[in-house]
Amino acid sequence: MALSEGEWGLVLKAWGNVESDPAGVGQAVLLRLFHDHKETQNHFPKFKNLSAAELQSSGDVRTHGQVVVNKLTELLKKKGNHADILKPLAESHSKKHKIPVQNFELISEVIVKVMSEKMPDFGADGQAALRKALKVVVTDLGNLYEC
Ligand code: HE5
Repeated sequence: MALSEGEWGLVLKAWGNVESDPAGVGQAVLLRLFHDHKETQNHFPKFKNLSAAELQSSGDVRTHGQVVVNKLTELLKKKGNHADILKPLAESHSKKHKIPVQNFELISEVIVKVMSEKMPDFGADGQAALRKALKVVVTDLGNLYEC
């Protein structure tokens, strides 16, 4: 389950592309999440009543996308030693935002999809390593979850 140093290297190399445009990638990820998994939109009081066109032009979607991506940047850089950051994230998402943990699996898949479309050198090995890294994050988050 744990990643090798080589796998973390692949993850952080690919993620470098995300870090150079966190708002753009974050926006693309949320828009794709709402498009592919419509029900996830209902978890966001600010977004649930927006049409597809309104979502696309919403500065709030872009800003929140950036917040999500920046948190993932912080988490991935911990290379698995992320308990300190993961605890408040699990707490807010389970108790305050009431997000089922499966939503994190959905957003993980969407992140890999969006990155493979945007980044020509994000090859099969990088994709597999990122999937594995996100799975570690989501599994550990699930273990901290209270529903
Ligand atoms: O929890 C916070 O800080 C610890 C508040 C800001 C925040 C939210 C809010 C952060 C840092 C994250 N999310 C990060 C994050 C990383 C993963 C991949 N999120 Zn988050 N979220 C917030 C995810 C995944 C994820 C999936 C889903 C369906 N998240 C959500 C939903 C969600 C909601 C509803 C909120 C509340 C903020 C808001 O309404 O924004 C407009």
